[in-house]
Amino acid sequence: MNIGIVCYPTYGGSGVLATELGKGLAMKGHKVHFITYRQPARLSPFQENVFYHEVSNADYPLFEYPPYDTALASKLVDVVNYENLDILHVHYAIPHAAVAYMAKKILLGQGRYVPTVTTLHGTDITLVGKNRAFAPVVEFSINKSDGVTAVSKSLKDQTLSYFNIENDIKVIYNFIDFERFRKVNKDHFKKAIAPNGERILTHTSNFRKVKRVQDVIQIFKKVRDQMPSTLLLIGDGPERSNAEALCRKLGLCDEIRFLGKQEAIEELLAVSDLFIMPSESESFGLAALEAMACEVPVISSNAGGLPELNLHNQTGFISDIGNVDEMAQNAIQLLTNDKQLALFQQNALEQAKQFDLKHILPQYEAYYEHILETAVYKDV
Ligand code: GMT
Repeated sequence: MNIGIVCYPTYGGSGVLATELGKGLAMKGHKVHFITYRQPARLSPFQENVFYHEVSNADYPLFEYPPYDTALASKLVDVVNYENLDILHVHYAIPHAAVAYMAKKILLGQGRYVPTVTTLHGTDITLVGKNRAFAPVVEFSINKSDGVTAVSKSLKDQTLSYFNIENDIKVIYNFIDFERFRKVNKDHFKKAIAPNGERILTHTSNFRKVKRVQDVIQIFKKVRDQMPSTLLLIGDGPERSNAEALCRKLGLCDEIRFLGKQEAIEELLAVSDLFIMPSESESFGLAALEAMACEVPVISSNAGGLPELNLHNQTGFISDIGNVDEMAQNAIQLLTNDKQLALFQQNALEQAKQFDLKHILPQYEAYYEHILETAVYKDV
């Protein structure tokens, strides 16, 4: 197949997933065209069957807000025609699903039908999407997509409850590439981070409010009061300075390391004992899956799709959002019981295997085939 992928090129979960999907499809011989405003973060400059089309926006004094949607729609029309794409797969509803609809309409006027698939990732529904400023367009463009997927059952249910959806929504979970994310021996590295055998707790996110990074620090404080430990905070974003201020207030600056955005996350996970994800909202929790693939148990909230991934009392523990006391208690229990920790590590790996790229990628391929067979005559 000749597939167009539209995504955000940043480190956010939707962009990461879209990029890994495209790379996986290209490895299987499909031609994959990424169409976005910057080379996606996880896309290397050259890979067979992968093409990158940059959307350049018009810079004109009249535009206080440069019209990215218009530039993207025009680019999609151009790439579909010139590269003869079979299908367009857009990730994150806003604005990509609406733009794909516009491109589809323009192409139809030119006598060309290209089916569109929209993947809902999370905040495009749970936070931004249901906001009145966007809701009518989100609902309309989901209904006008030829195919719609959501990354968890929870996200599907939330979408159906917030909007009036006429389309079927297929759940296709996030996935993990075990070629990259697996437990590797990094003892020398662990010694450098935790020279006295401290326990290593890790959190990865984009430091948005929804991730509740302050809860991570509060949990860590309680763990640290009970045992020597170190917290690795990976990523960057709007809440970072508040998080740093809290570390100073709690006198934990020497024990908490802000590592910023990191490429080799798997190496940091390889030395981690526990992963913390106390999110307010989380459609799936790709970062937790990455940890589990590296045999790291997860202490998480019960937000969104997290219970579909993190199995309570098996791969980690789940608590109500904001219940830092219980999360800390669970962390301490696990970190002081080597036998239970080893069992949870094994369970985390087994559960992660359910989301192996090798199982999930064929689900996308089969879905594209299905859409190509059924969507051609659908009225737009
Ligand atoms: O986590 C974020 O805020 C980034 C966000 C995105 O859309 O870029 O991630 C979402 O998509 C990921 C991939 O499908 C999911 O694993 C994350 O759970 C989801 N984040 C939220 O729902 C907050």
